[in-house]
Amino acid sequence: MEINRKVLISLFIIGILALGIGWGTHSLFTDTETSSGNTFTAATLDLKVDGNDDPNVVYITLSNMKPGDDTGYYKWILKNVGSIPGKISVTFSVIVNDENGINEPEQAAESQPYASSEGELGQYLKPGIHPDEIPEELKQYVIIIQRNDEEGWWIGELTAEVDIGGTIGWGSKGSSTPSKLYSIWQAGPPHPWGVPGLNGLGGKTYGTLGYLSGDILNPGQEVAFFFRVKLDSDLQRWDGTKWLDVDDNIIQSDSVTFSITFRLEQIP
Ligand SMILES: [Ca+2]
Ligand SMILES: [Ca+2]
Ligand SMILES: [Ca+2]
Ligand SMILES: [Ca+2]
Repeated sequence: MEINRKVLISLFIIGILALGIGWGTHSLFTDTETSSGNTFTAATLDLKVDGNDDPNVVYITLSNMKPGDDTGYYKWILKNVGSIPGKISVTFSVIVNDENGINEPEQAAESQPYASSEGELGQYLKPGIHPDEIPEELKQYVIIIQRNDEEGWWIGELTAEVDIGGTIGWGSKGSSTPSKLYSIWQAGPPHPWGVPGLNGLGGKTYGTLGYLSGDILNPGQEVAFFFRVKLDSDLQRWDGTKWLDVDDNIIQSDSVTFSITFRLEQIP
């Protein structure tokens, strides 16, 4: 008797629940459409350097250089092969100088007060050119946008495909010279306002100097980065006001090693 009562109560409850569910089902209009074939794909941010995916880092060792040598332009084509725009930049690693031994002609130069213990090539490799040293016939193609004589640099625009000397810069894929360039002309031991020569680029990051608006590289877009250093035919150092002679033997057997990292960054 007790069991039957419980069963009846249970059935009653189930009945009410069923009724409730039934009401719910029948009292609301429902309409379901199935949208199929939807895919959500994450955007891609992918930089290729000279057509290669990896690494976006290039390593350079300069050795066996002599006064008057010029590396010519190094040129890398950077392409955004992703699906969203990115901000492009280039970073120089620390510049590692190596003495590579001191031979007999170098010995006397190394006793000069301006010698350093780690090799001097990076101090005298000039990534740029002084505005006054731009060849006269080419000056008409150069627009100087910014210039700082104390720190020894200028930023300029080239209106024609002309080679004015050592630079770091940006330009079009097909051009052999940059259109926008940053030029540092100082050479020698560190100054109160910074480190001259190639050493001065160590650890620095550069955008496109205004060549690309906001440094933005759009999907499918390509840009060329240029870099070049040279050794003057007569090594000199800058003491802040004037050039002083340097014994050219000071860079004998010296080498310099560094890397350049290209980076494409998502725009927030
Ligand atoms: Ca040496
Ligand atoms: Ca030395
Ligand atoms: Ca040396
Ligand atoms: Ca000299």
